[in-house]
Amino acid sequence: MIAAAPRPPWIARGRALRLDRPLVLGILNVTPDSFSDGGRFEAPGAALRRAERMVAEGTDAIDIGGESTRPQGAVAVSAREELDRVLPVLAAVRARFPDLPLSVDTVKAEVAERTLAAGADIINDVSGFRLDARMGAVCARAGAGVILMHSRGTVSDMASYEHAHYTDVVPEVLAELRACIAAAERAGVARDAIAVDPGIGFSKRSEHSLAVLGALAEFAALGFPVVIGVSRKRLIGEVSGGGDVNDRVEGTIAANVLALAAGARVFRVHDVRAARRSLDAAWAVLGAGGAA
Ligand code: HH2
Repeated sequence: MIAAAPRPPWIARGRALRLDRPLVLGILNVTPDSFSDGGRFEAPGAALRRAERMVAEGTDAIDIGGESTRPQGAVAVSAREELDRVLPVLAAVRARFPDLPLSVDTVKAEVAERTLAAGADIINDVSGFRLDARMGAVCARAGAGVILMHSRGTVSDMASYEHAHYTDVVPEVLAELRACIAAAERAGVARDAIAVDPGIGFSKRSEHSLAVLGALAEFAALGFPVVIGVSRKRLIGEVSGGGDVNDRVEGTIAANVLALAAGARVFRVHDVRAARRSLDAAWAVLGAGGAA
């Protein structure tokens, strides 16, 4: 087990998100085509009920996404369409939960700008600021928290194996993430606003994702909070036998708990109750052993 150094909070728009225990980031996809929950929470009423349930189950923050990156046939949408999906849900969730940190999953500066103006705190960019040159400046100006996730390629192919070619995956992903961090800092994003994510399943075959999960301590050593998104992913199905996307909760728990022990602090999940309970239990055990 790898000892985890105490972590200062993650700062998003003046709000300090505590990382002295695992932070659960509940997923709210308002897309017709996301791989596990597509089409279920598109209408603002259904999305709000979903958000209420996640809060009741102990989520610390909610990540709202209006564009899918699903492995097979993700369709890139226009900024207008993404905003039409995200803004009503963001407004409803913000009105219901004025103090809940809200993140928006987008690669587009225009979507970031409009959703930050509407009350979002964090921009979760699965391209790590690669796909829109304005993204860094927009986030810096708003003082947004940012998640820089590793991926290669475009929205349409980043979750496929199109760009999954590595000689040595861990140092290559680390180097590409360092370049994302440098670009964000050059654009004026504060260091304490940045979190990093190795991008499980993005431009990575399962063996690549497993290698990255096995080397998470190296990602934590970058000095930024590490975000992990394994929830219900294909990799989990492959290694734990959950063929159906909605039947991968145990595998997700196992991977999250081990990621926590290796230094990850933020967990992007569909199944909030299971994540909250398992991560809190693991955290208590790690603390008792002096590792947390
Ligand atoms: N995974 C997905 C989307 N956004 N963001 C971060 N930071 N890390 C991740 O691992 C991550 C992410 C893909 O999952 P999901 O949102 O459930 O599906 P879809 O892309 O089909 O909407």
